[in-house]
Amino acid sequence: MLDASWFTEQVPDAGSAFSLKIKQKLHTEQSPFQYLEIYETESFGNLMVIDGCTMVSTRDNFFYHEMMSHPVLFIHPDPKRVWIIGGGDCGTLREVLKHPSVEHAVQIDIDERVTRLAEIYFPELCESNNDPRAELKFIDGIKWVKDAQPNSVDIIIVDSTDPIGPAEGLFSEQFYRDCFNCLTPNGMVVQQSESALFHLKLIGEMRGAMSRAGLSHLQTLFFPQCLYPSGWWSATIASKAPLASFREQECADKAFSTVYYNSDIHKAALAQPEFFKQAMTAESV
Ligand code: AG3
Repeated sequence: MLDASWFTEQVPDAGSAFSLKIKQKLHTEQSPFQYLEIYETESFGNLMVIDGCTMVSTRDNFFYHEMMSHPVLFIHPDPKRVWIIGGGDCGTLREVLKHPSVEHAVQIDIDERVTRLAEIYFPELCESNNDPRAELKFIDGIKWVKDAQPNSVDIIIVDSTDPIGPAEGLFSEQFYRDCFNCLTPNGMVVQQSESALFHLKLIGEMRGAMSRAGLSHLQTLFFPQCLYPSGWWSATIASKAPLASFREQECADKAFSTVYYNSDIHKAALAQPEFFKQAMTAESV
């Protein structure tokens, strides 16, 4: 039986839950936007929870952060300007800045408290925050993209919470239209797209909205993430132009280290499971 020494995220719709044994509660706070909790766990290091949903653990965040950044950065021919919408824990920013072609990476998270807590409890994720190419903004990412100049960014990484609460608008066709308008001709969006096992309908709707917004070249990639519902997560890349295959040799020769991602993982992650292909064909997306 679970007791008070466990943190559990339940997924009632799926009749499922994931728990971590807790050593101690380190911090809780209601920010102006969401309820933030930090725990020290028995075996996963520190854990950040937002509005009851697991976000980051010390032990397994590398899967998500590497797969949200390196596949799209190696597919783009020459990524120079990158925006991260959300991503306040700075883990995606750290991965993006490993790419030498990147000249400017802007992280735009509405909630400054997420970053301030990450600096304390996940300092390793924040180690590139003082890179001269990095810029941190604490404003509404939806408005930032809406107000941006055309042709001003190569890659937009949407590293958000689930599509409820502050992140809801990040899954809308209007948001993708605004992304389309500020992306360069080779521009791409990559967005965390939940679990293909639990949220297939949402992925289909999201791909449909991206496509209608002109980001019609789509590729969903899959990776393990035991912290998140079903333990199996996805990200969807949406591009204005047909998606080139990735810069495989440069990826194989990359001068930076990763824990999970490499050129074989890249190819494997882009393989489409049978049920997923069928569902997406049925939805025509
Ligand atoms: N963002 C994706 C979180 C989705 C998790 N959902 C859940 N636990 N129900 C994570 C932020 C990492 N930078």
